[in-house]
Amino acid sequence: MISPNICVGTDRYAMFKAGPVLSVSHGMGVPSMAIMLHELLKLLYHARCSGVSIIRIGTSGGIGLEPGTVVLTQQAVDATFQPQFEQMILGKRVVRGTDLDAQLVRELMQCSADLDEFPTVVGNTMCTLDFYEGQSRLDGAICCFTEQDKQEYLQAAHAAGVRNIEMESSVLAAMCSACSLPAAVVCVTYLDRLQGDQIRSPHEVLAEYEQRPQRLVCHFIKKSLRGPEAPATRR
Ligand code: R2B
Ligand code: URA
Repeated sequence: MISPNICVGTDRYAMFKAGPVLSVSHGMGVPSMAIMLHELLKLLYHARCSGVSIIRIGTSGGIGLEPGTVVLTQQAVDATFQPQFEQMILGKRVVRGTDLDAQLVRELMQCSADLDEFPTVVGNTMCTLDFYEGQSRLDGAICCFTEQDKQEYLQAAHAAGVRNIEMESSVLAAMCSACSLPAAVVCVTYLDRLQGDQIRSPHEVLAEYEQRPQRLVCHFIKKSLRGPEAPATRR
């Protein structure tokens, strides 16, 4: 049976519940993710949920990785490669840490090894406010830097441990960390940004890439719900 969208009365996001798992769309970019998380965290609080983990699955641009590689985020970093998220609150600059849960990363890495279907790495994820200039693309409507500037910046990001770039990880890490909720970010890479700006793989290839974080996290959820393996019985 297809489960219904339980947020069907709003165009903010879609939400599906399957047993103890909520699957929620978060839209594109930090503001969209922040609004959804505020509302989701309040919902979880009022529903008295416990033992909650939050996992973002999505897509990204890789740095120095084979397209289709899945990146498990160690630290969500800003455009200066710092593990922090900055927000203006009451006209003042508030900076929050962006630590993600190391145990979740280890368990997800083990799940990728169990599946043995696609390459998976652990690395830092740079979160930007924009897909074009913010991600050092030259192919947006405006651009104020050269290909050489871009290569130097992306190489510096790689040297700082950044393996992919997307647009939501830092606010998710900051908000979950502020609420003491374990969180993870699992994103597949569509392209290697050292090789270009445009996503050129055919639609079917990208559709299969998109499934990778889903397959990995589904395996993790099933494994977690089964609980620790029963010890082998002695003969
Ligand atoms: C990855 O892909 C989207 C931009 O195309 C954005 O939501 C993200 O983080
Ligand atoms: N999503 C991003 O934010 N950047 C990319 O390069 C690809 C997907």
